[in-house]
Amino acid sequence: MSSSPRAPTPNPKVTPTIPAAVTPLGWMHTARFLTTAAQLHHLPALETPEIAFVGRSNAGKSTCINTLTQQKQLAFASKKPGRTQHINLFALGKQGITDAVLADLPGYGYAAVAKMDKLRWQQVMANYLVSRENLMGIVMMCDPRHGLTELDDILLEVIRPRVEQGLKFLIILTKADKLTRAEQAKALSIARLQAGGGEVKLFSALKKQGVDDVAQLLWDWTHPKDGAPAPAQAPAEPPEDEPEALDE
Ligand SMILES: Nc1nc2c(ncn2[C@@H]2O[C@H](COP(=O)(O)OP(=O)(O)OP(=O)(O)O)[C@@H](O)[C@H]2O)c(=O)[nH]1
Ligand SMILES: [Mg+2]
Repeated sequence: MSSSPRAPTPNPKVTPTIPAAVTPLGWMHTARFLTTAAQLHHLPALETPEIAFVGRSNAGKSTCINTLTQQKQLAFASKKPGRTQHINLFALGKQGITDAVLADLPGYGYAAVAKMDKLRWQQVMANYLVSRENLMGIVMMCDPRHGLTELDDILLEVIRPRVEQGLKFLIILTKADKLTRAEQAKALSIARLQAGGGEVKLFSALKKQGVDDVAQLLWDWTHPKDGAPAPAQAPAEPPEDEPEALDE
């Protein structure tokens, strides 16, 4: 079943204000749907810093966004892999003024998606990650029971040039409730090695584990302490060849 796109909201400043406390979690709760796009060129060009949630299908991206924002159905989540089929943007910010945008991306690696759809999506995603001008951070969601897979590694390669230029990067180990404490500690240390010094956090939507930590980090990314607005990162040069297919 495909996700039904919702009508774009052209001006985020006219969305109703949701009262919020002055905390990263309160800020998260201000999330509201902004727009949805099946193709990159349908996304509005924004100057607001944008953070993309990427990862294998069924890893828990949409659920994580719903948990962080405390809104049950902001992003489409489902037991059935391949639920998210568009790039969905959510605006964050108090008094209805958008100061950050979250992007929920379709997952990769779901075998039951038709080959042509897979290739089209991989292209859209690679182009998004390489060329989205206001993209300032990437959250990679990974189910620690599977670890970082070959597809995750390919994606890491695609974004490496931008990470080297300062793009923020976090690996979230999802569904931590399915692991014992010892397994969690082991998964964390393995992922830290694979992340090459990047941030890694355990997360459970079920147990609300890691919610404060992740909210704080995303707040820090988009609200630098020196008061300067978070720089929207310069996009990397577009790849000369077609990006390598994220396929199994
Ligand atoms: N136990 C547990 N289940 C979770 C957790 N997070 C997500 N899930 C479940 O995992 C399934 C997939 O979640 P989604 O959030 O739809 O995954 P997604 O990464 O957005 O998937 P795609 O849209 O297909 O890319 C759903 O059945 C969720 O309920 C978690 O922290 N713990
Ligand atoms: Mg999803």
